Amino acid sequence: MFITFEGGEGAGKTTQIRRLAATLAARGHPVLRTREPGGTPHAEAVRGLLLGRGGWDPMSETLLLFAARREHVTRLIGPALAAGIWVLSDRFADSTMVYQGHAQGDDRALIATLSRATLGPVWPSLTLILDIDPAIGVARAVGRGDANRFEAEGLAFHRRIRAAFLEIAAAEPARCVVIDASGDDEAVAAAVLAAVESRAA
Ligand code: Z5A
Repeated sequence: MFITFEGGEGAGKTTQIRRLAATLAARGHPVLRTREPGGTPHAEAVRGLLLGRGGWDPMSETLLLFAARREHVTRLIGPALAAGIWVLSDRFADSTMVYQGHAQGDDRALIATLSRATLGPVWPSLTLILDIDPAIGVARAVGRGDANRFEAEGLAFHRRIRAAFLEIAAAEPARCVVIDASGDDEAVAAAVLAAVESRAA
């Protein structure tokens, strides 16, 4: 399976992806854990450019994200899936639709077109949207002390992010499951595992 974790800042994506990877590995599944932007050396270099500084022309930013994603899909995700490895990605194309499309106001039709043109058949079979009140999520993320430029945005921005992820989930119920991420690690992990088991069955 190709499973993506999406959601706003501090929702617990990284924590939960690590837990799910450990659970799947313990059950004997070969698992690859990766992230976006990033996942390959070239894509990680693009990540450094994008998260390090703002001021990008919006379309340039979207094109860079898709260049990184194309690298990620062709060099890492696609070959792993072909080899029977479960791929868990911390963010994927929904993040571009949400952050660049909904929140920054970039052309959503263009983003959808770029997804189709650059990703080919590689598309998540399951997307877990970790949903949390942005005030709590941002406080968690900032509490780590390494806030990036998106985390530094105001609460109104993060509310738009949350609403946009929920809109995608409502539009694509066959692919997306919304997980209440406000509980403790154990509770969220149990909900994640239940969603995976129900879709993998
Ligand atoms: N971006 C974009 O604009 N367009 C795109 O196409 C893509 C990305 C792919 C990536 O940043 C940024 O890039 C992202 C969108 C943009 N914006 N931001 N910010 P990132 O990878 O550095 O950050 P992130 O993806 O938003 O994740 P995060 O802030 O690191 O949070 P998280 O992974 O969801 O949470 P976490 O690291 O697991 O946990 C955060 C803290 O909360 C940590 O101290 C945990 O110990 C704690 N935590 C976790 N779970 C819990 C629970 N259940 N209770 C209490 N505390 C918890």
